[in-house]
Amino acid sequence: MLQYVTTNPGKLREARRYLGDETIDSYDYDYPEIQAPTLEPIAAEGAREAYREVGEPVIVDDAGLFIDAFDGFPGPYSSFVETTIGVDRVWELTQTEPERDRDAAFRCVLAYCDGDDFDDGVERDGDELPVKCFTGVVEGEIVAPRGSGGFGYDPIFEHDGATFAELTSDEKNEVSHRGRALETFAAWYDGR
Ligand code: ITT
Ligand code: NA
Repeated sequence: MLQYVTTNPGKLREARRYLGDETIDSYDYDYPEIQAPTLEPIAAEGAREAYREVGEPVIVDDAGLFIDAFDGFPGPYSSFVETTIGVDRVWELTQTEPERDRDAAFRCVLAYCDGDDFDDGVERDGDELPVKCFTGVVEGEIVAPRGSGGFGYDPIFEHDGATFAELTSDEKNEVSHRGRALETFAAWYDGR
């Protein structure tokens, strides 16, 4: 069994759209997170920590909102910024920026570790547990808050005319950064 190591139960529901009930379960463990300016090392180190704890194949993911006008901020600090200044003030801050700089993207890096190395020709540091990463991105724009669904920055992120908070969870998963990362991962995992 593959374990989705997360404190967020919504992630398992989403993962089951791509991997069957017999394939994936969730494991509630708040693995220690390193700080880094990009998501990939955070997810990769998280997968190693999670594998050490669980002892079975694991995936973890790390995600964030990258706003062009702020050179990608809050990015890997999205959770901290949400709980400190809050989503509405992030939108207010973008109001001081020129129109063309409302562009933003949600990014998600999903990291897999099963304790073994991968037969993919990639050179890895011999001392580290091997990890494989899968990225998903969705582009959009920062707008005034609309909608009551989703979580986090969903009310201020507009994609294709609707904010993510205006979509059902199925509609969001269809296009979301996490959905895309899960789809890419599932294709690789099923094809091993
Ligand atoms: P874990 O226990 O799995 O780490 P998490 O919810 O804390 O769950 P994430 O890495 O998924 O961690 O997300 C980090 C932050 O990025 C999250 O707190 C939100 O502020 C923001 N975020 C990520 N995905 C989002 C989404 O789909 N919609 C809105 N905000 C999102
Ligand atoms: Na995370």
